[in-house]
Amino acid sequence: MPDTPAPELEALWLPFTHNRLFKKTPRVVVRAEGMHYYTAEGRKILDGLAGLWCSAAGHNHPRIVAAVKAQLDVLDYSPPFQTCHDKAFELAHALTAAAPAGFDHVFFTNSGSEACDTALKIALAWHRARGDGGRCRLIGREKGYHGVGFGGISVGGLAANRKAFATALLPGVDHLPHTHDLRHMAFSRGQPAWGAHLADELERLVALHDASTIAAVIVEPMQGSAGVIVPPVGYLERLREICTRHGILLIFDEVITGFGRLGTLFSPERMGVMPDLITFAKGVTSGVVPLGGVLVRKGIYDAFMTGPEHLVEFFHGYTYSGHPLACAAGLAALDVYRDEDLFARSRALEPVLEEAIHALRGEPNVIDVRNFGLAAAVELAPRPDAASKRGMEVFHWCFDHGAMVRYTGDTIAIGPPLVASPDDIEALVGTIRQALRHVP
Ligand code: PXG
Repeated sequence: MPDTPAPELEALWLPFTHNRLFKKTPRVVVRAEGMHYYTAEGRKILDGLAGLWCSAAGHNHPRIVAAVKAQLDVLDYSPPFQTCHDKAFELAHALTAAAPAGFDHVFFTNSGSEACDTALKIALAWHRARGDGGRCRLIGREKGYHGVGFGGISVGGLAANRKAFATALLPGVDHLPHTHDLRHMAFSRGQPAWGAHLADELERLVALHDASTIAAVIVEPMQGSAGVIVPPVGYLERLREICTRHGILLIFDEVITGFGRLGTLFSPERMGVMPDLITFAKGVTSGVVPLGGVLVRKGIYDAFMTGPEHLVEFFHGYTYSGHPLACAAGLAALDVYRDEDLFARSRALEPVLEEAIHALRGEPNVIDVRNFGLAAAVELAPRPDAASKRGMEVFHWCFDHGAMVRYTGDTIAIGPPLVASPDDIEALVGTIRQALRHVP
């Protein structure tokens, strides 16, 4: 094991990574196909996280790859401001047709972070467009992850992502409490029975700030980055009810939960709670080309369409909003999800994953196991002297033994591609089991 970094690795500053340690023992992937990565040394690694929650159709899906290659032969790029290209219209139409009823317009971005900042800006500008510009406060949630833009980290609730930038966070932001409490919900299968009352904290924030100052509430229907924190039964329903009562927009950040992770395109189809805006990214192209966006419910777009027709209605957008390659990938991914019935497959795999992961209860250091949709987490007791080291070592052990998982602190998370087989899931969980037995 080399203890000095490989020189060719040095130039890269890796995101969300312990760079110095990583460069001493780099894990370099050079190829992927279906459920597997292949390392530079030719080792085969089972993908337990669908890339980073994005490669829902499996890696290098031939139809998505072919669509991107074909697009490249026709149109590489065209500006999204004041002109447009055919694939952007087609994808917008396909997404709004597939989305829950009433989501009739979509704004494209390149990432989940941009989607979240865009959604927050739409919410603020929408109230203003309707003559209610005093509504400029944004409410997020503890443990929430909404990307890394200044808007996203401001409403986000992961302390590590905020603390270095504390003085630069947006003003006028408050947070709901998170819903993760192992005293009441350890080893829950699916949605925990306890915790709906925590949504009532929104009433307290409304009483504190007054509804007339609050523009929007943003939450992930299921918190992903914080380690698969599943919404308590009735919790999202209460948030919706309180937002409606006070004229507050509700944004669901579905960057992880969208595109089949919960067995449906978006969470409302599964849980019946309808937000006003939906952010998405990741699975929209199955991770093949970066793309994100915001779907808005009927009336939101219309409120902007006032004033002289020759004036820009919303001063916002990106050079690569709806890039042709991304839209081609998105159209092909939607076809693959439909033709291979992958959301139904996700639903069929959910009980397989649930059984497998909950069988880890009783393994060393396991203090919680939880699951929802095709996502699950195993929470480990932190070492008294070194929080998150046990999680990191389990991650390394799994990688070295042929499986990619995710660790966040001492929580191990998995969310395999929707094309996984029951055997893949058994193999993945089996590797985690061995890791738990080997990592002290
Ligand atoms: N919202 C949510 C809910 C996300 O999960 C983003 C926004 C930002 O997306 P971009 O494309 O800007 O990265 C995400 C991203 C993890 C992990 O630890 C999850 C994400 C990113 C990095 C790590 O599970 N999700």
